[in-house]
Amino acid sequence: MSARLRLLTLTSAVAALAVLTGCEWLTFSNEAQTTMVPMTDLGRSTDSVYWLVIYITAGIFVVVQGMLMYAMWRFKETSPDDIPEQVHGNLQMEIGWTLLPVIILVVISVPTVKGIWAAQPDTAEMEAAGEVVTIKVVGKQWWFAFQYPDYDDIVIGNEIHVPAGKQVHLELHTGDVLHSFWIPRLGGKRDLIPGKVNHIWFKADMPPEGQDSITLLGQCAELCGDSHALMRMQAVVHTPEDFDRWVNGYKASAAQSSDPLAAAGQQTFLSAGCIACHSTDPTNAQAYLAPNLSHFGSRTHLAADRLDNTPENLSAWLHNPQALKPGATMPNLNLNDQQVEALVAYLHSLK
Ligand code: HEC
Ligand SMILES: [Cu+2]
Repeated sequence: MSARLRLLTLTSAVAALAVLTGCEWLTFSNEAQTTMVPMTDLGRSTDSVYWLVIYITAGIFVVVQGMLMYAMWRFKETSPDDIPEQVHGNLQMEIGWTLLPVIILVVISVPTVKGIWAAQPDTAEMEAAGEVVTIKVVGKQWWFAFQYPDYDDIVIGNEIHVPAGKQVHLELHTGDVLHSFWIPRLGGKRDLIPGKVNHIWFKADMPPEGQDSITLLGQCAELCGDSHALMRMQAVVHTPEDFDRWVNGYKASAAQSSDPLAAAGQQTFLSAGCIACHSTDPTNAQAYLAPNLSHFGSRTHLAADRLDNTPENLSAWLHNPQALKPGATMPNLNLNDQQVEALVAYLHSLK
């Protein structure tokens, strides 16, 4: 490759990357997993430190590059014997380049430390007054469970629902190995550590004008085994009224379907052993063995956001979970087509 061609390739690659990353941010896609469009007080406090550091470093870049260019032009070598002025041990310069970084770091440390304190508010009083929505998060290989102690202990898999404008407190647990909970637009990536409880506090902004809720994406951010990359989740931020509506709808068990195929599926669900791990009671966490399926028919995704929750995908999952998610801890129960068809009808009737 000629030097010119190489340069052209490199510049177009950089330009393409800039356009691609820039576009996702600019289109402000709800689904973008970006920290650049924060939707909580926590997200904004981190974001403001981020931008402060970007502005300072951009300024340093411009000044240093400018001085370098100027020096290269102004002090161009004229004869091979030229030796530049020697400044070794210059006290003023030594003090200057020690003090300047100290000042910059102090400037950055002020909002950083403030942000760290703000991220761990003392909510004991609010909690006592019932003003905090606590949600227990449990990471498992390779899915998430969310339980709501303030709301009859309802539990849901892979889809966390939070009210906007209220103090939310996430209690982070793991059921097996180290995971990391991260919904970029809600702010704060935090590890789920065996034997320790971690916390995240935030207050989410209202969904966009005219919407009752907004759905964000998140995922496990700590390599946790075979299907780590397929351990994703959705977060739904509701207006307070819509959150209450969701809670009340979820608390009630799904209505019995009159479809005979769904009824057959319910029998299969009991006889094929599904019930040993999965519960269809919205308040039964069943020791977090498997995602709660009480309203599975209303869920848009399947197996920790691995697939859309369509009949075809669900059928493929029930036939062979490991084919879709390497190492999936749900066993392949060698179900026949009839059993799977009935199960799909049953599970999708649970709305
Ligand atoms: C040994 C425990 C176990 C048994 C038995 C079991 N599952 Fe699962 N199931 C799991 C686990 C664990 C997951 C989560 C897997 C993942 O996403 O990595 C899961 C996921 C699912 C999901 C997707 C849930 C979601 O939130 O997206 C469905 C649907 C499902 N199982 C249905 C069934 C049915 C129907 C049966 C019976 C034929 C069954 N399971 C038997 C453990 C089990
Ligand atoms: Cu994980």
